Amino acid sequence: MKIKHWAMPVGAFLFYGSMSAQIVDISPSPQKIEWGTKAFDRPVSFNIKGAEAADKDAVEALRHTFSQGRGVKLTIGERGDKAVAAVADKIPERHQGYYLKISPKEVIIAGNDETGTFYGVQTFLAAASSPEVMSVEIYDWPATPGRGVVEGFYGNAWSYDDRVSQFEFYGRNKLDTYIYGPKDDPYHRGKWRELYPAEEAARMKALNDEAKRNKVKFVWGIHPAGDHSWQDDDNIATVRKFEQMYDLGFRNFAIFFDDVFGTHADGKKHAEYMDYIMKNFVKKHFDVETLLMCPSLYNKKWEPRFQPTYLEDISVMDPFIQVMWTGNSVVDMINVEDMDWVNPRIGRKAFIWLNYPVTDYCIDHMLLGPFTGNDKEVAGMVSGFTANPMEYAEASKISLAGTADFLWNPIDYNAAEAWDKAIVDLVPDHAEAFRTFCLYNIDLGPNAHKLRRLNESPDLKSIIDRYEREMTGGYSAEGADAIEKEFRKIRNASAELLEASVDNKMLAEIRPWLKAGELLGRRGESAVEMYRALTSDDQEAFINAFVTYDRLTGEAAGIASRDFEGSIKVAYPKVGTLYAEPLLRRSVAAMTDMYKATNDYRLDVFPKLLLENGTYKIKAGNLILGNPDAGNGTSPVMQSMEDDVNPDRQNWRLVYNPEYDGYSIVNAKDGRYLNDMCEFVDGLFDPALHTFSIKPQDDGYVIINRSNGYLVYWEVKDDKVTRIYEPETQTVFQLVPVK
Ligand code: 14T
Repeated sequence: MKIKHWAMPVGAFLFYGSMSAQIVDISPSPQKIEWGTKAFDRPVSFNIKGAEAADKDAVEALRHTFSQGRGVKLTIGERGDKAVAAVADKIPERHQGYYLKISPKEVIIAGNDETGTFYGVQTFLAAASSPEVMSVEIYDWPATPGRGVVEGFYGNAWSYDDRVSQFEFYGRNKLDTYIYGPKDDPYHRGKWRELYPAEEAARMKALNDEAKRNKVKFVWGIHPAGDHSWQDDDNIATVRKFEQMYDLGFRNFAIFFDDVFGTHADGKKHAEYMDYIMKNFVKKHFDVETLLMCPSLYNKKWEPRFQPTYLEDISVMDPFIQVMWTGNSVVDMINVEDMDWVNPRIGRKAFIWLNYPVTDYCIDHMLLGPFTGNDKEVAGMVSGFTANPMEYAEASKISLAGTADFLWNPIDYNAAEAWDKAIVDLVPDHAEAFRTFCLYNIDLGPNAHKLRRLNESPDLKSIIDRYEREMTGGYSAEGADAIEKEFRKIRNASAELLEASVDNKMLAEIRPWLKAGELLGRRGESAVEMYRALTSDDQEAFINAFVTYDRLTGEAAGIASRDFEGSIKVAYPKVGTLYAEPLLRRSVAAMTDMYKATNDYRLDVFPKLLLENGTYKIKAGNLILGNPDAGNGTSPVMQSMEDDVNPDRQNWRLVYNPEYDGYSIVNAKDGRYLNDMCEFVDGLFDPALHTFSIKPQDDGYVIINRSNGYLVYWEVKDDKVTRIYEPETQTVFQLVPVK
């Protein structure tokens, strides 16, 4: 029998029937679990047997909570130990498996191996966390071989304390792998050849020891691919660095070749290099446990970009070497077909690098939604499965708790339940508020990798769906109340969490988003006030509400997250971007238009568009942007002559879109839109991707786009406009209105 009650905190209890039985949630969900009736009141100590022979980390974890004493007997050990010989045939014969029994007269924790015993203790600690401990019998083991995290993002690397806290969390959630590969850590990538200085080395060693205590395999990764010479000296430099890590106690290693191209991305060279490392490092030691490689071609979509033989070239590597894979594209959930495609090509089971909840390509967003979208059958088709998280270490745990549960027991995995559990487990004192806040931080917004999550703020969405149409048509008092209630909810939740963030590490980390959440709520309330005032023709109230809305919007726009020193510079926290934010922009624009059409009281408070909607010529010096092959051609060209015959080919309609706070640029001749690369939009027009912010300069305007999550600028090069990533050489355009 398996009873779950999700609205209750982990460690809290459920009363059912007349029994005051207390069944607790155990996460990840055990494979087989049978609850009985009450065993005993939670004691402070147990009469512990077998501790001398049992795994010492398991015993230590147990002793951290319960001391040695009289009372209930607790036997601990792993297969082969005398203490647990009597239950040997009950221990699942599975890697990291364990058998746990709690009865009124005794507790038995019996691992199939050391890690199994440790995991048995973790389950026991959860089961024994309520005042009354229930009888239970559990047979448990993981469905996926290597489960964990790859710290592989661009941006601020995690701190020492972040990582220590992660390892404790991994131990508790039965994640056994941590791969070290922060792109902006100099000793990983930039200065990969350099040995860690003594102080840094000591910290790395301490981290590895901390990982071991939690039964986490710390895989130390190096990223030499950007400038490896493929000569002996660089091979030797790699081994020298690995030897340093080996001496510090590391036994698991990785080499990354991702995000390099051309001669750096040569599969044959990579395979030779890996085999060199096998021969000159791995085989020189008898106890190196892991050698992982992340290929340059790490997802199916990129196949055409590389030598056609890349995967074949690396498939000949020593079978000991594990190969990483992100799926069908860079950011993709993993399906059975993905594994069927890659495994035969690399001649082994791929090791998954899941790019979720990483946000280095959509850094304005906080990803706090449920962990979903991977096929449950994948567990048996991989050699490991690690998730690349956000640089916000604590906040990443919401998603990672789901990852852990999914990978341990995909058959019983329920994303919504796992998510609820994680929220309660991680923010027990403010679970309700945090849940509300999480609901507004799920979607990624339009992004280069096209992953979206459309399950954001479901309550607000259903209200919008229900009322918005009637509200623009006429007044709906219920609609206004319902929307106001939702905005008040996110405002109050954010405010509560902001206050709690003073002494809560996770909440402190996401403080800029909490501020954005609070402002979103307050802006929503002001928008509803505007709506009521407009309907009751109260001009003064309308103006006051608008001024408040406008000030709060300005405040929200000024929020920036902690500074980045790495390759990603700054984040402007965004909350509720899927439904709440567009609703506000849309409705406030519509309401101010309605107000302006019928009132003349204090029109001065409305900000003027810097550039009025209209038709313009777009010029740079004596060149003029034209569309000579109207209807054909992929992009406009800079022309030196005015087109007198077909002037519309050089005329562009600029239309401001309040929802996305940007202008679309449309050719007057054929009605085609421009995209971030100054090409005509091919396929669906996406206002978020294909609108521009046009900023005035002394001598004209610059045209900026945020389509890839990064700011991109336009520069005239020869007769084309190209997209650049640094503003220095961007072109200042003259926008000349066409009468
Ligand atoms: F190694 C890979 F599996 C991988 O995913 N590499 C990077 C990773 O470090 C990064 O966190 C992730 C998400 O942005 O994507 C990879 O980096 C990219 C991918 C791109 F398509 C960097 C630039 C890209 F254009």
